[in-house]
Amino acid sequence: MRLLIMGPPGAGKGTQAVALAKRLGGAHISTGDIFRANVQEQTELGQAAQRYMDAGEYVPNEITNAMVEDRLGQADAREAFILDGYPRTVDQVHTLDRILDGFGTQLDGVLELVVDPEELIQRLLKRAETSGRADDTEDVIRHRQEVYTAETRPLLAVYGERGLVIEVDGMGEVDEVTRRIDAALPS
Ligand code: B4P
Repeated sequence: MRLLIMGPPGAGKGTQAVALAKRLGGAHISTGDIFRANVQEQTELGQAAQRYMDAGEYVPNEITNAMVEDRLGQADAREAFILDGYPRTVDQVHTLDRILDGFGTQLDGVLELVVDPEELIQRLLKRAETSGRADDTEDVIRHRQEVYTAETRPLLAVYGERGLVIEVDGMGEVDEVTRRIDAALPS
């Protein structure tokens, strides 16, 4: 299965994608995780991405698209993948369409995690206590929600028109959300 997992920062994308990839097989591709690993290792990519991430801005499309194209070309992503945090802009949607066309494949679904806005902030503030992430300060957390609303939420309409969106209630315990995802996915 080839899936996207979408939702605002704090919706539980990363949390649920890890469980889902284990269950369904295939690659879990988190653009946020790849960027953070590159920042930590101080690679050229990490240096290019860091200032955007720290400010809660999106890393420019040309950097992100090239990185994802390379990752999707790897063997473990050929049959199945869960893309977590990508695409986040309309430009990235077009790039993903082109990449998948090139492989002769297409998406099977787009999971949307729906969570109340105040709960999102609370989760991320809680994560801030331990994460050490530069983008987990209250101002940046709020800014990331705004960037999501302006740039990424419109993508749900694009995928909605294609009949791909599977909406799942992301409120409640992690296991509860996992069970809802299991029940909502086509078998
Ligand atoms: P991401 O790493 O994708 O950041 P995120 O939106 O915070 O999602 P994450 O997966 O970490 O959090 P989750 O909701 O699972 O991106 C970080 C940055 O990288 C972006 O701001 C941007 O700069 C850059 N970037 C990434 N992709 C990009 C792209 N495509 N284009 C351009 N730039 C890009 O979980 C949040 C917290 O909630 C966790 O602490 C978790 O434990 C907790 N949680 C999860 N489920 C819960 C539940 N049910 N109940 C309580 N807590 C829960």
